[in-house]
Amino acid sequence: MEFFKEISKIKYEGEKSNNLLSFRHYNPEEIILGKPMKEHLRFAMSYWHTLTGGGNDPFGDATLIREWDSLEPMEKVKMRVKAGFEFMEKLGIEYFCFHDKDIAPEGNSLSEYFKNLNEIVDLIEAEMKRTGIKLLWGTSNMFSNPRFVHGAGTSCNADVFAWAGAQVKNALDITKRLNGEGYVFWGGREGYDTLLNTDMKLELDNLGRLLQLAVEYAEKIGFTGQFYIEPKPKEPTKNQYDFDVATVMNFLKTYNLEDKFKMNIEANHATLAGHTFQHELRMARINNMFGSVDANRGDLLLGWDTDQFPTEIYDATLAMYEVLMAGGFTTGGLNFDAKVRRASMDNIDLFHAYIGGMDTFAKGLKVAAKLIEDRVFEDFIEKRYESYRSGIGKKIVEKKVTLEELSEYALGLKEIKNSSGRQEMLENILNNYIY
Ligand code: XUL
Ligand code: CO
Repeated sequence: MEFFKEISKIKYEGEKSNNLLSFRHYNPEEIILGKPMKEHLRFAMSYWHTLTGGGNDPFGDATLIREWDSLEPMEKVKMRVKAGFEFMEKLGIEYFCFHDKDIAPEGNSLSEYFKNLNEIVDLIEAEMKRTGIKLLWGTSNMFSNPRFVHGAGTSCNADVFAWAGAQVKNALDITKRLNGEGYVFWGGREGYDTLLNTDMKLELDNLGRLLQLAVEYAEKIGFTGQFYIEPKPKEPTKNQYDFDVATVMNFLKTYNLEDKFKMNIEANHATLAGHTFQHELRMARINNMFGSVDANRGDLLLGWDTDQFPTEIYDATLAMYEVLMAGGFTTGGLNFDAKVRRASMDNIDLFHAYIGGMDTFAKGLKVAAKLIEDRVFEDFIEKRYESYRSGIGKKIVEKKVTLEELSEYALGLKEIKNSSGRQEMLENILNNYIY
């Protein structure tokens, strides 16, 4: 059975094409810096936004009604699997990501949930075999069900912590079974709304304990995929404990987990934290914590996580610049944690959305590769800091000075001469490379 009958395989047709159902930049086999574009980008479909989400918002019900929505729960989720793999095949997307809850109904008990999950995982496994599509990462949804009202690992209720442990165990089993290359913790409701009722220390310690347990269990079952934490500063709680990359690094160090995790960085989460997407990627890169990316964008005028498809070349270019400078993706990839607007209710809108996102990042990759090849920023930056490669600067870097020596040196200076940071010139150069 074919779901997206009106759409055939999306092909690369180049920049001159007028066909809106083609790629203008994403040419999967084109070699960029010695490797095919598709290996640089490792695009993934987010199961939840693409197949499960209905466009509900606080003011209205689902508007994105799909063919499977009228079916009984288990039939519905099976049809979603088929549709999802057809969708990925048509777009040439080779990876997907999912939460346990995206793929199967929870039923009336935990054991029924696990049974449902197993049945669907059988089907997913068969589709993976048929198509060669792989699992980028799995995760567990520990935020939607009302039992997680106070959090999962950070809940004040130990029974909820235990339930979360059971879900993580099962999701790790599934991820291993499907050869997932990674496992993500996004701390859904791991945060607080008011400190008036919150034991912050216990909550953070417990969150650390849950992650330690996950790492121990992964070792026990031989799951060798990469663990990630996905920082986010707010929403749904006022303060999410995984605020941003810097906060998460500190958290990981406190609980001796820094060698076990990398970051899954989401564009819209970065901006909610008051950072640019590039800042978060840079912070992860320079600390050897870069892992994977959730590609999307927010809306400057809206202060919440709108999860829109990324269409801004500027941001995508600077993001791909960081990815390339980090040495590229290894286990990670570019997951479109993005959804069509609730008024974009046709199946074809899903294709336009992904084509736009994939083309934006493909173009960003090409520009970033050229910038790096030409050492546009590297040469400028190297020159800008040259005072640290000789004389007093070299001594500072090599930790060979005392404050007394610095004082003696400074007292001997006649004047301090600074040179321009040339921001406007560099911004112009960046534009010249993009356009
Ligand atoms: C929520 C979010 C999640 C994670 C996975 O803002 O980004 O979808 O990516 O749980
Ligand atoms: Co995300």
